Amino acid sequence: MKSVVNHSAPVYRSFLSHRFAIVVILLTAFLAAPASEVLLGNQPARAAETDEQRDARMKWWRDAKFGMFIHWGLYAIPAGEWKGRTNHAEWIRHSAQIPRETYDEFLDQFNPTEFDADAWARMAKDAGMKYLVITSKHHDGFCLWPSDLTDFDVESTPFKRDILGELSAACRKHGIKFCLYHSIMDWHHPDYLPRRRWEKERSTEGADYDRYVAYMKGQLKELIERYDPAVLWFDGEWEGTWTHERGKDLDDYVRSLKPDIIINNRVDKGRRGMEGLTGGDQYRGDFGTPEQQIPASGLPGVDWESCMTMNRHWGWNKNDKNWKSTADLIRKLVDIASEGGNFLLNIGPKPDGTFPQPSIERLAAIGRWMDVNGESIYGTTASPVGKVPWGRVTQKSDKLYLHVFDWPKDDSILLPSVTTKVKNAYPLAETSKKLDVSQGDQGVTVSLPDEALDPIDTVIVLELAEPVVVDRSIKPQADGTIVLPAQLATVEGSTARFESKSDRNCIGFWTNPKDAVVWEFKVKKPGSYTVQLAYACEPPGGSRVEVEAAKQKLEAGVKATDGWGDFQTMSPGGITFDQPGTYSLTVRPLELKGEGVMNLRSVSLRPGASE
Ligand code: FHN
Repeated sequence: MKSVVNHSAPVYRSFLSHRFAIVVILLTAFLAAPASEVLLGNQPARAAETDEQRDARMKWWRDAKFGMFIHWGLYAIPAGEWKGRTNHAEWIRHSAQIPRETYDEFLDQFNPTEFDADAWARMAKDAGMKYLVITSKHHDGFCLWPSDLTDFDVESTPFKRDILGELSAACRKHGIKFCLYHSIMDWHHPDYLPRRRWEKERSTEGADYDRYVAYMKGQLKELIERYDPAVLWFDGEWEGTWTHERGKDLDDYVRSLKPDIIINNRVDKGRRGMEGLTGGDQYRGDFGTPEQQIPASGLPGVDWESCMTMNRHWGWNKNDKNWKSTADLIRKLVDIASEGGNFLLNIGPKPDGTFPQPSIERLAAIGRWMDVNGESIYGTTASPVGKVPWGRVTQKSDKLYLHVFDWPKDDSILLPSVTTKVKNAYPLAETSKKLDVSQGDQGVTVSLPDEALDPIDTVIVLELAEPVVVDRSIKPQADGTIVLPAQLATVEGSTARFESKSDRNCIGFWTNPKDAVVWEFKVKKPGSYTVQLAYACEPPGGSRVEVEAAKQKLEAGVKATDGWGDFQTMSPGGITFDQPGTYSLTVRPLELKGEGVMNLRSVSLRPGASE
């Protein structure tokens, strides 16, 4: 029988039982130690890890690429609704300002009789997911396992069963890595500070944050020893009471319990907001955690995982019908993989323990695509040539996987800048169908079948004669014209970026007049060249830009076209190159009018003086 540790007062009341006695002994041990030890723990500092050791520890995770996120708890019961508002979810205790005693009443209603851990693990596996991260405890403090350290857990509900125990066993049975999300922030525990700003009646008297940290560490010890999670996905690290020192201490503590565990960057304080990457080597965490977004370009040498909802909520919201399409979800997975990241896709189970039907349908459809194309995702690394207008590229040893989202009208695609000899080319879904390729200065051109094999993403395999070599330098075309394409530009700035969709294939989002676009290219034949910009601009237009190369500057006004997708040409004049050699050309705004400078698809340098 569980000891009832009464959380209602700001400090623990004494219900002397064996378990509570354990808690008292544990806490006394912690409290008796000098503050520095209690606060920072006397765990050994994390032993230095070599790059080879880290690569070995991270290998399964890097190869996995795709995992399931699950947000489940008491908040599934109200299903996003409270007093007429319907936009709540896992934050409902706070967003609806529900007093703790009222929220605790959900304990008696939590009875997910349809919960089937084997079905959950099988759906993850069938979707092609290699790991599963479930909320052991979200911000509301409710624990999905029978903890010895609190009565605010599943054992105090009519359901009583050890959800994490059943799910971890099912994951092991189906070959899925079992992982845990754990919130540092805890709106229930009397020692957690700060209180919610609206909780005026909840006294903070006697609250002891160090004692809360000891409680959290005690629970993490339970979780690691009982369920052996492969990843600890911390969250709720943003409040002022959680510090860099505590983050380092917790990271060391968890690793002392399970040295090969993988821990995200939210254990510490280095995460840069929802962009999710870590802002400095001094911070802990094995991977960055972009949330509801994908980094604009690959991040060589950085481990990161984008987490996303399938609709607009993490926890179950019965009114949220905004489900992302299967095509969108598959293309997000491919986009993320093409930039070297992992995709953690969320499910918010219902209070009866079942997955929402739209989630089940999407998981199954993604699984069908992965059955055919998983080879182009698992174990791959980022595209060697960045984004391409017709889709994405992933690579694995001597193979490149060309993910064709937009089937070209002329039945061919150019893979720019790759100079390595192609031995073989074929659709991954039909390996016997050999495709013709031609190779030249601009890269590899692949002739495609008339019709796409998969409207969402047809994967073409290029088998290379040796590891891929990329030469992004821009060389003149046969007629001497030098074309500077958007996908080979370098953006100097924070907002402008390459938009790969085939109807754009341009530098877009150019809303910051400080952003500039630069190309480096070779001139073989000196002389005068006429400069031509291929651009689009939503009315009213009116910005002014400067084109600079070989110490010459041209100015041009940006006239509106019919819209951001209506590309026209303009010529600001000519530039003379006295010598053959390598030059750079910069397009920089002089004046921004309207929302954006322009969408710039390319700059061409045509031999011959400007008229
Ligand atoms: O506040 C949480 C939120 O409820 C959800 O768990 C997401 C998932 O990454 N993390 C926090 C918001 O960044």
